[in-house]
Amino acid sequence: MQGPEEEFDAVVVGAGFAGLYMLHRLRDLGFTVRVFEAGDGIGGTWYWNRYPGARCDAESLAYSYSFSAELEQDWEWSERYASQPEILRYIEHVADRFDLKRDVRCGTQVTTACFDEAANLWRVETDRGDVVRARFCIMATGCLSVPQTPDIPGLDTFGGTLYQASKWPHEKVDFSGLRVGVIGTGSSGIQAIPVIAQQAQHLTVFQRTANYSVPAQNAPLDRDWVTTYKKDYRSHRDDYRHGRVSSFGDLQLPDEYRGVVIESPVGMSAEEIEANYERYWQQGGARFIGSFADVLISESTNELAAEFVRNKIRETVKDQEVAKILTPTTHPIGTKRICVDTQYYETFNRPNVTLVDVTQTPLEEVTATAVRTTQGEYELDVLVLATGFDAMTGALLGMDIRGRGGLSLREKWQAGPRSYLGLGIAGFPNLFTITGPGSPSVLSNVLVSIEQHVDWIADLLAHMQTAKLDRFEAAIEAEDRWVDHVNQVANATLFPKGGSWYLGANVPGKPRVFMPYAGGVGPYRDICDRVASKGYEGFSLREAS
Ligand code: NA7
Repeated sequence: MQGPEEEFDAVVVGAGFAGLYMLHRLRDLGFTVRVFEAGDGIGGTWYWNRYPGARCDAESLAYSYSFSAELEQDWEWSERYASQPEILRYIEHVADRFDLKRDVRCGTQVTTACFDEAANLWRVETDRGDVVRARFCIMATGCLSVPQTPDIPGLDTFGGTLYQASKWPHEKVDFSGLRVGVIGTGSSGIQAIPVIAQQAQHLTVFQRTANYSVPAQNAPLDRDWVTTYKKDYRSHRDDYRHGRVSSFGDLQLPDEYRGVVIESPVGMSAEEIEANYERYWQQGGARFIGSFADVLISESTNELAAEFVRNKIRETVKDQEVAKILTPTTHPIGTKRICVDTQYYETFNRPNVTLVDVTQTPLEEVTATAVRTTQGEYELDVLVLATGFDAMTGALLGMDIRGRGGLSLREKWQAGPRSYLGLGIAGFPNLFTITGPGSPSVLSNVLVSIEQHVDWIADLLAHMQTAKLDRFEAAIEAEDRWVDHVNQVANATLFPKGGSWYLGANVPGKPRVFMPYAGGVGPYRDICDRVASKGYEGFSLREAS
């Protein structure tokens, strides 16, 4: 049933980190705003992904809003890498502190967004019958918000309990005494497996592609150290924003290593190279990929890093047959997102854990009581799917978005996403995508990228207010040039060899296009700032009549 039409200055889709900060900035501009959120609560990724062990892979003090100096001083993170419950508490705190919830409609999914060219308004409809018209439509729908369910015969006939990591129940799940199976060994599986193994009677892990994982070296944060760090918080934030240090955080590095980048191992002895990798391994986290600046560019450097991790796996896992299955050989390290774990490889030394290589012995079907591969049947009480997402485009293409002349985004992106700067799309005036395809997004600490996009959008909207402009749109030539540039940069790296969700390779039938911008947050920010300083070069702006 359709409700009465309401009109706002802007409609924002999604109330995760991006949507909430966008709302805050729009309020400052005096805009009226309606935010729609599919979840029954705010928080986006952190609302949905409640699986055991769910934790951020960027460091807490870096993976947090920087827009309020008071907020960042007041909030106390407890661990180096925050857990899902702590991050959700933080988001709730921010929403209450800035009184954001009153403009958010939760439990409401946007179904269509159509641009009415004559009225110069977006008309947005939801699954609950809302109809809203707004000058600006801002997609804050997240890069990893549409779960990918594998097409395994019989999955819907499973008689035990079936969980999806990214749609985890709110109540505590107790695995004690149960036979549990996990399909998927990406970041989610790698975080969940050690925790489930500690509880379950038996855990069977079904692995398709062995992944590289680096220890988080997570630990409680030392309060004195945090106090010292926070005295200089602004300059640390600036370092992340401009890519002077890894935006994932470099908080645990001794001062003499902060911002130090070794370009390449060429000219170093085997011992020096090993020592450098070991230093990054001991410091922990995704920053391992930055152990040399050319890890994602040079095949030989990449192979050295990969072999270092492979040796760690061989040293850690006692049964060498199991170690062999866990050892990644089919893709360069980092070309699928590097995983950050706590006791992942060690878990396979437990007597109650079995690893099944479903590349050698493919999954055939799920029955009422078991998972069956070509080699055997594994009786289970619980099956957990940690099988990933229709990343980056899934949420946008899940809606029917239509721009000028009824142009459908699904048609426009049939062969892969095309946008200018990952922010605007030719043919779709007054529509923004926060951390959209074509921007650094998932290759960065996404909060750094979210804030950069929101600030850039808010500045553009402020400019439009003062200059009395009522429409902006990416020019097709600028979009074409940007797409070419994104591809060129990706092709200069090893990323396209990864067969990853960055490329859409995990979704059958999805076009294989490398979606994020691999040029780094610093250079990307400079490009966006330059575009703005040249009067939003590459966008057409229309005077209000
Ligand atoms: P990922 O990284 O996409 O991992 C999904 C895993 O599921 C991966 O190991 C897949 O194997 C596996 N998978 C997917 N479909 C199947 C089927 N049909 N059979 C067997 N195995 C399958 O998703 P995550 O949720 O772990 O992480 C996503 C991001 O979320 C992460 O990077 C963080 O940023 C947060 P494959 O590698 O495709 O062979």
